[in-house]
Parts: sequence; structure tokens; C-alpha cells
Amino acid sequence: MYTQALDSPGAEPRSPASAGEAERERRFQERIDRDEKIEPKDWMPEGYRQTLIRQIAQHAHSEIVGMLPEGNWITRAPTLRRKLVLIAKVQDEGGHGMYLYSAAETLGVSRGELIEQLLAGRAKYSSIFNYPTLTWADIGAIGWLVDGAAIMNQIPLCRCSYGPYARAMVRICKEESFHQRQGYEIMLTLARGTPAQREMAQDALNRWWWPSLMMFGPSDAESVHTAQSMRWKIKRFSNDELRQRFIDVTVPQAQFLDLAVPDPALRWDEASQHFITGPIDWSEFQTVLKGHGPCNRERLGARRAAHDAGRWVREAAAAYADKHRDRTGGGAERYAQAV
Ligand code: BYC
Repeated sequence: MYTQALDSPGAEPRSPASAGEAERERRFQERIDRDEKIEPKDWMPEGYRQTLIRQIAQHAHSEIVGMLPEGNWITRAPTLRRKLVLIAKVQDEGGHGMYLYSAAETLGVSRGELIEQLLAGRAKYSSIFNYPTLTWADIGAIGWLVDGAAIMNQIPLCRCSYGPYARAMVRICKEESFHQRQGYEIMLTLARGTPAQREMAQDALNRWWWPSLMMFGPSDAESVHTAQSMRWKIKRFSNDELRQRFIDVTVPQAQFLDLAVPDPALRWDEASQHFITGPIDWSEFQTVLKGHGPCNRERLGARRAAHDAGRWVREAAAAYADKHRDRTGGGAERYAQAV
């Protein structure tokens, strides 16, 4: 879907060797400023390419690792309907990961390399997926808060300057929106249920609130990539701007559920028309990023085990591709590379 244009010659060479570089960068920035989409065969600064590979790969890994906390509850969903919906949601996340790896591949990196980086512990994925899902209410809280935060962050990515990433985000955001609603509906059911169910919903909100705010990344003052990414229109808003929007939308939703946001300092500020939270514990965020969150080891262990268990499938697909290469003119081979 995304790689089809890669073999055709671009308007300009990808890696300008000498002079002209500054001029090319100037023309590139003009295209960005005119809101033109950059496509895979177009010339782009190496920093732009690397920034996109980094962000898209981290995003893809997050979708794939993000299947684990919820997958944990598929066998224990309380009703058949809940089970069906949860299976569909987790399957969607897998699909998002695949689109995103494909989008990254248009930048000249293979999915195999990216997966190897993840399994070797050299790649980041969203901090949020290093927290455990202890009760069924956590599935509600993830849909409501984690997917809610994801939508807030990802809707602007539909206008990202890089075409394949922007286009992948359109469908992803539509599906995330369904995910958010299913989560909120679980929370609503629990919040209006028995005292024990309400308590479970409150406990899930208590544990997922702060990690959800951290999903948006470090504060603007600490964010190393935001300024350049905004100049390139990869990011359209800063981490703090999106975090604030999420807070403003989500606090009234918690009030509607009659659940308490676990922040004694939270207040409505009439002057700025925003909810103001207490300070975020960034040391917790850094601990999780360094690999010492509650579930970092478990998550990578599960991905490595799944990768090993799937080796025979990849080998069988490659053998099938070899056997049928001539007959299909390479079609089966492309299929095997894609699975
Ligand atoms: N977790 O300069 P900054 C989902 C890293 S999947 C871990 O602000 P940037 C879902 C950052 O990578 C949701 N690392 O960076 C799936 C950078 O490290 P490096 C995933 C984080 O890129 C399944 C460093 O901190 N969404 O929704 O300008 C089920 C400095 O940060 C985090 C995306 O990936 C974090 N939370 O901005 C349910 C969206 N935050 O690379 C739901 C796409 C920051 O220098 N990504 N870091 O070593 C983005 O929008 C941006 O990459 C970020 C960070 C806003 C996340």
C-alpha cells in the first residue's frame, strides 16, 4: 500500500552529496510551509527522515506492545459481548502496528530491523504499556483514558507533513474513537453498578490517570524534539498543549461518571478557562523509560516469546514464496515479506 512508489525515480535525488544541500533544505522547508505533503520518493533532509523513522517506529511498537495489557483480559471478559468487542479492539491495535511499520518502510528501513531493535530493548514504545491491568475496570480505563489520550495526540498527525504517516493515521483515528467509546461505556456501567463495581472503576482511574498524562511526553521545556518536529510539521502541537486539551476534555467526563480525579490540586481556572492539575511526577516517567516500570520486563519478554513462537510461520511463508516465485512473478514473495 505504501511502498508502491518507491522504485520510481524521484523529482530529486535522496542524498545530495555536495553544495546545493542548503538550497535543497530551503526548498524543502518552503514545501512544508505551503502545507504540501512530502512523499517517499521526494528529497528530504536526513534529519527529517530519521525523526520520522524514530517516531513512526515508536508508534508502531506502542500499538503492538499495547495489545498485551488488554489481551490479558480477553479470556476473562465478563460477557460474550464484552469479549467480542475486546478481541476486535486488540486486533485493531495489531492492524495499526502493521500500517505504521509499512509507513516506516517507505523511509528506507525494514520492518525486520525495527522489530529487532524493539526485541533487543533498543527502541522505545509508549510508557503507558508498562503498567499492569489488575481488574476488568482497567480495560474501561484504558479505552477511556489511554485511547482518549491517543486520539488527542493522533488527530493532528492526520495532518502530518509526511504523506504515508498522515494517511495511515486517518483510519487509525477512526478506530481509536470506537476504542475510546467502548472504554467509557465500560466505566459508565461500572460507575452506575454496585458499590464494589464503583470502587473498581475509581481504583482504575486512580492508577491510570497520571500515566495517561505522561503519554503526551515530557513537558515542553524538556522535550528535545518538539521544536524541530513542529517546524517540519510532523507535530502540529506541543506535548503540553495536547496534554492540556486532554485534561480539559477528560475531567468533565470523570465528573459525569461521578468519579474523583486523583489529584487534590486539580482546579478550574476561570482566567485561562482550563483545568489546572498538580505537578506530574516526572521521575516516575523517567524510571519507566529507563526500563524499570512495573511491567517493562514482562512486556518485552512476551514480545520475544511471541516472535520466537512465530518463527516457523515466517519460515513457512518464505519457503512458500521461494517455491512460487516464478509462477507468481514475485507476488508470493512480497506476501511472505509482508507477514
Ligand atoms: N513513552 O522530545 P520528545 C496507542 C520519548 S499507542 C515513551 O517530546 P517527541 C494505543 C521520546 O520518544 C500510543 N517514550 O519526543 C495502542 C523521546 O525519546 P528519543 C503511542 C516517550 O517524539 C494500543 C524522548 O522521550 N502514540 O495509543 O517529539 C492500545 C523525548 O520526548 C514518551 C504515539 O507514538 C512516552 N509517553 O514527542 C491502546 C504517537 N514520550 O526518541 C492505545 C506518535 C516521549 O529521543 N508519537 N518519549 O529516545 C508522538 O506524538 C511523539 O513521539 C510523542 C513524543 C508526543 C510521544
